[in-house]
Amino acid sequence: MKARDVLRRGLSAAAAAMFFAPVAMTAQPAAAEKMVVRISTPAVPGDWHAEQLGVFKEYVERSLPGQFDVQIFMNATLFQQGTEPAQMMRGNLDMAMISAQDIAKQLPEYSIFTSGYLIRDPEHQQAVFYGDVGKEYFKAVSDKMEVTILAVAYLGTRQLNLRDVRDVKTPADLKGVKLRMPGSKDWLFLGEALGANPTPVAFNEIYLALKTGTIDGQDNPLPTDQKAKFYEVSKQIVLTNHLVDGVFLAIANKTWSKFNDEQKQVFTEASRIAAAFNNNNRIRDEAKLVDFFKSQGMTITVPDREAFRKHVQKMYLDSEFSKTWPAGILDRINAAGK
Ligand code: KDO
Repeated sequence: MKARDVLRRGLSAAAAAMFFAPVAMTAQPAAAEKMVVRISTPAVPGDWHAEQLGVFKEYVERSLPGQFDVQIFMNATLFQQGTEPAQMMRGNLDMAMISAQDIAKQLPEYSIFTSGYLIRDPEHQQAVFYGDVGKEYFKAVSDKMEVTILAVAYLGTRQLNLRDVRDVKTPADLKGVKLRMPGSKDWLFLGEALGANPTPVAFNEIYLALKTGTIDGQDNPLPTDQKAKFYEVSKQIVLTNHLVDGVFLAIANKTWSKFNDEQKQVFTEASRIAAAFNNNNRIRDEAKLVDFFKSQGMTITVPDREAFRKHVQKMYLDSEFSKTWPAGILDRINAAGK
């Protein structure tokens, strides 16, 4: 009998009260409790690294039936961008996609992974982070930040996106341009290295900042520019290719240490499968999105990339950042995958 039938038949108040009684009163055996795993991200629904979390959830819940309830919070509705590592350390959050810039805050010697024109392409990214350098890096992250990295996902190659059309050939042409960057010193330095005037704004506030003109531009990979609809409030994309970016799918050691071996294996597999889903879709989209942006009336230009590369690399090598990089790491990164 459905609840509405009970009401329609006009049962007595006492009978209705029994019908609607909480389950506990009927003394049914309690189902085994699922472990809730909460994931927080600033990513917008539809962007591939957000969608990969759905793939991850499905794989985990299907492989370990009844054991986990994976809950995904997008658009920074659970925690603000950049605060996820601290929340994981405090035991408030189970998983997140952390960036090299988040890690550099705690491990400045690894700020090398925040520098522009370092990683060459998605294959090089895989070779670096799934090779020896990555192993050392992930171990240091686990020791110091108490999070375990399960997979690296290609976020895309970052490009400049300007509110108004501008002739940009070299870094000098970005002088005075208020370029939005995420709010940390490593990100802001990248903006400076590009020749712009970096200004910190959280990801989820970019659309409005572009619309109202509080910033002149921002940088993100093309699939993100599309899915976050930045093309509606900006006029130009300058294809600088300045950062082959990635995010690390990570789990708090507090949560990880509660898992048995089978659960650990499934979570690792799920992360790798999810990242592969992201990578395939993102790489395919990057190859075709220039046409999409043109069809939206945007101006797409190619600057003197060599001038950008030289300028950015020199800025990093001459900076305070490079002084703390582990000896020989730059050569090892360059040699990876060759
Ligand atoms: C951004 O804020 O520009 C950025 O692209 C930085 C990345 O590290 C990552 O946090 C990403 O935003 C979000 O996942 C939103 O796509």
